Amino acid sequence: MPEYRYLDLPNAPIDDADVLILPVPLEQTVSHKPGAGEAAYSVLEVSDQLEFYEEDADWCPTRHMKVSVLEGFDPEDHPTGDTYQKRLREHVAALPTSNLFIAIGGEHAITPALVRARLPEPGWILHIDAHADLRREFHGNPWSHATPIHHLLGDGHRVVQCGIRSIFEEEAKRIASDPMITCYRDRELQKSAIWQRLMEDISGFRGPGYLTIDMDGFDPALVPGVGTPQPGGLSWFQGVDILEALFANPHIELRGMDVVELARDVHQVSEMTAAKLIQKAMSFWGKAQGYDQRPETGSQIGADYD
Ligand SMILES: [Mn+2]
Repeated sequence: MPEYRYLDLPNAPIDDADVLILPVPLEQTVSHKPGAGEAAYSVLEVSDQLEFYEEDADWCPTRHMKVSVLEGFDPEDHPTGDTYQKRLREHVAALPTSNLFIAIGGEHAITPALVRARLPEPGWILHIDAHADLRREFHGNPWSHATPIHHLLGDGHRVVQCGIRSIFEEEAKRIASDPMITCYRDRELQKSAIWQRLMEDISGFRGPGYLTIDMDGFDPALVPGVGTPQPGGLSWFQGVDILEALFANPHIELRGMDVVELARDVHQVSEMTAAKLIQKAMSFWGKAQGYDQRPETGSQIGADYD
């Protein structure tokens, strides 16, 4: 297994890292287009095309922050179902916690284990997706890419979904009746009053929470490389605005995030969009934590670049 890097920067020692990136190349329950496993690494490969300077927050996050890409979680004995969930949860729960934790999937089925590891108590979940992911099981499997949000609701979290546009009938009933879910469909987010309501929901988050981004939440014209594409979706700028609103909320404690469900894209625009979205999250989170006021001892210091 080669060593992977983010922005082609040297990996900091794990205990020193301000940002931990864990590839989780799970590909077991894909129902349409394959490639979720490989995508965890191709996002890192294309990230060397990004500039260190992040234009929205106007700084170089990695001048002040240390990044470490961990070895991917891909056990040789290929556990499935409950065993996979338990092993992934234990693996992530053993990692240092005072950092921004970012998992790159892999299928969306990885999310319940990641949330259980980083957010064992009830909190808020911000969920970007085309699909509601509320099925109890899919093709007989309770740990499918179509079920993660069902598990999170079962753990007592409050879920705000956005970009949703593909819903199973039972899911629509649950969304209508369960006060722990707020679902913003992509089309209604085109109306400024509804968009404003989403922004207010996000600024109302308090305490610990988790961000899960299924890349099919975006317009497939922007992100064609996903396992189960759907027309419509969020624009790039809506996505950035959602991240900005989240990190502008001083009352949250983000325990972790994931970016999931990518598949191969011959143009690599999908991977690049994911790589840049991760950089935005790192940048906005870092500024919110005051890293821009800290010494310049980040990963890019001393690295050879021009
Ligand atoms: Mn989805």
